[in-house]
Amino acid sequence: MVELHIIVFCFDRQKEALKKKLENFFPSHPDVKDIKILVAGEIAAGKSSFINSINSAFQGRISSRALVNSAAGNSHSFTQKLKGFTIRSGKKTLPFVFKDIMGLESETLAGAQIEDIINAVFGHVKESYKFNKEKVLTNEDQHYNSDPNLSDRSFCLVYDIAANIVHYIDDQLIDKLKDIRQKISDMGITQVVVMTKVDEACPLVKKDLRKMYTSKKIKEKMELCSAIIGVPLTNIFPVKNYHDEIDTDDDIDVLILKALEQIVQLADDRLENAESY
Ligand SMILES: Nc1nc2c(ncn2[C@@H]2O[C@H](COP(=O)(O)OP(=O)(O)O)[C@@H](O)[C@H]2O)c(=O)[nH]1
Ligand SMILES: [Mg+2]
Repeated sequence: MVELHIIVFCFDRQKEALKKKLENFFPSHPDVKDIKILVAGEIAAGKSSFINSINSAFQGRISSRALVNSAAGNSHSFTQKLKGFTIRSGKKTLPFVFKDIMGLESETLAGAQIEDIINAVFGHVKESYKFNKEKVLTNEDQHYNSDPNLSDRSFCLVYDIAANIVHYIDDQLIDKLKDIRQKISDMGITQVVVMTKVDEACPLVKKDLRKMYTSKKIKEKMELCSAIIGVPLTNIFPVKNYHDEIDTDDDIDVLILKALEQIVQLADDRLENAESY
């Protein structure tokens, strides 16, 4: 009993330490007020839920500002416009903004969409632009920002993949993801993978989220992700998003905050060196 109390206490302490660190974060560049992070991924990968889960972890209650697509078998992405979400802790707005982009559907993901994602990373796509799958945004369009400043640019691309579908990602999508990674890494921008829905991929983890790091199934999925997308294992973050919970939970929060801490750090490292690109 005593031991259990100690473990719970440590986990709680870890969460508070992570929260504090993130609450005190400040972008390392004086011209940048908040750091932008672009979130991409297939429909229903859990992009909106991830953004909401971050907010929930800070608020201590379930937050649902980014609309979650709950209809089963949905074929259309709910988020079709590029939309920025700030994260709040209490009354304080934290200096990072998550940009939720519409789903990448492997069968229809065409050159135009790849270009749009890359344009969005580099800050050329204005807020609220409604993506058109048929046509890439060009500099003639009023939604195209031809002269983005550092604040408009994203310094980390988060790609969400659901752990339970990692094995089914087709070659077409893999090629396109590699293409995106290549283009952004030429500009020094890191791509990370947030592997969502770990609860759906491993029954042990579903029961106890702390089994995450000893679960063979999760390790296998992370290794596969790393191999097919070419993102190092250290840049793959397994999480369980809030999806049907009524209250927040320390175990869920710690994983979400750990992923966020790494993402923010990677983005800020790039921002620091941004002028050399
Ligand atoms: N079991 C489980 N379901 C999740 C998780 N994350 C998201 N979901 C569910 O997956 C569906 C799609 O999520 P959504 O955030 O709308 O995906 P998006 O299209 O990528 O923005 C919703 O029904 C969510 O409740 C997770 O970590 N575990
Ligand atoms: Mg969404």
